[in-house]
Amino acid sequence: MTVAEFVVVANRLPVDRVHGPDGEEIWRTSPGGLVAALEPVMHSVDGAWVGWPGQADLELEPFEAGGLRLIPVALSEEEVEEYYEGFANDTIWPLYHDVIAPPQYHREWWEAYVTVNRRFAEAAASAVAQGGTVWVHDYQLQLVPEMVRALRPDVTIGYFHHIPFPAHGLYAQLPWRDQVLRGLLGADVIGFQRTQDASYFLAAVRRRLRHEVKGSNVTVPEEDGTRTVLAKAFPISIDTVPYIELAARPDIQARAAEIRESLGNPKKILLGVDRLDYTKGIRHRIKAYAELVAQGTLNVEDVTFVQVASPSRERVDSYVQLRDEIELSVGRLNGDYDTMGHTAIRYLHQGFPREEMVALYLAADVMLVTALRDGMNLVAKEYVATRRDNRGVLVLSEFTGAADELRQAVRVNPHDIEGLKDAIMTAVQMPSAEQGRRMRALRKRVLEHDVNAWSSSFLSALRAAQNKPTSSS
Ligand code: GDG
Repeated sequence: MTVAEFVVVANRLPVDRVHGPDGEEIWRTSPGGLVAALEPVMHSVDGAWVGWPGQADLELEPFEAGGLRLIPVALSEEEVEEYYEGFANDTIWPLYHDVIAPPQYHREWWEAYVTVNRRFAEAAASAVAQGGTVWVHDYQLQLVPEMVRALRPDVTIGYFHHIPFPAHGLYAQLPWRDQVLRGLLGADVIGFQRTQDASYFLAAVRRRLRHEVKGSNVTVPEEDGTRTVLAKAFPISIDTVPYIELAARPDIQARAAEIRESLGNPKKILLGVDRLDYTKGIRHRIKAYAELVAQGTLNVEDVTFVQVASPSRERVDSYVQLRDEIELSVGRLNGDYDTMGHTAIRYLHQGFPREEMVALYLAADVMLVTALRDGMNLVAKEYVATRRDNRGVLVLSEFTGAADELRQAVRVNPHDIEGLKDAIMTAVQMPSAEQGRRMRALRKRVLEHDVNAWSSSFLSALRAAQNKPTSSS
């Protein structure tokens, strides 16, 4: 196998296996932001992507799709359950999102996590050229940096953490807390979404491993000297171009008008778009809205709330339970307040093509992002990018990474239902001139700090790390 200068390692390959026009199986590139951000880099420096193809027990040779070199890592059905649904999504995910749901600690899940992380690390180590670069992504692969370094001390290693990193009081629950810190510290540069995440990580490193921490730098003792690791915030963003282009298309604008029409032409449309996940605060949002409708402050003839909750992690218990709770409250609200021509909440447990998402963003007067904890939240940035007329209001939880940057949004603490109701009313009643002032500032921020700015700044920190000599004692 030929080796690559630049290797991305992520849980999933950036492709989906779908059926072609004649029923044959083909690979379709998923239009995610990460692929868009890394595609130019991958093409310019001869890159490869290591990841799981998304189906259990699928053993595949490396292949090319959409001009990308892909290196599949196979997972058995049991590994999908223990490493992915178990340790990644039912231990780390809830723990790192402030235990909104109780994390499950199981020793077999941890063992599967170690085994699978090793498999990803071995695949990356054999794919990367001498002196090349490996960029590892996210919480499923926190041990990979240390494992790659052990196998390939010649390469530069970056790691980006897409979700929050918890405060030490919570992190300390993790039975394997020291191993995970050591795993991450195998990287030369560790990127987080927020300054707060980086500080929590650095505090955990200081308290648990007793390494010296100065500013954003950790001094890691090695057998033959020391190594410096940079840990700081590199807030991720979106590829703004497709959102701006789609929002300018007449057919998408016509579709937005059609959506309004089919909802009975309400005066205001409120919108929520999330994976169906307990971190996103969907229940809190529905509760606040339902109270406004019940008390007569909002009337369903005037206002409709559209909630897209795309299916996610459907085999994990806490997600099954969340879906039941949400669907019960949606059913109750609609049963009590719908009229023949108008609905209180149009709930869609479905995924949609990006064109339809943009039409929804254009149709929405108010975007509700009420996450209880969220690494960044790209939906907030997508909404802003599509608002070419500088109208529309973003209601944004202060517990999202996006809140650090999107200062002109209407900020909320989603746990405070009265505060959330006030924020919804502020947004619904906001005069057009104020919408314009706020949205112009929000768009400036998102358009200037897009995903290319994010990847360039991370990669230049990584290049700087590459040039720094390690000190020996
Ligand atoms: C993790 C972190 C961080 C959703 N439903 C549909 C659809 N989506 C798209 C959205 C958006 C993406 O999925 C979701 O991104 P978020 O950032 O909102 O949230 P997570 O999935 O939890 O992502 C998060 C992110 O990683 C990046 O670092 O911001 O904090 O949790 O792009 O538009 N897209 C389409 N149909 C849907 O039904 N086409």
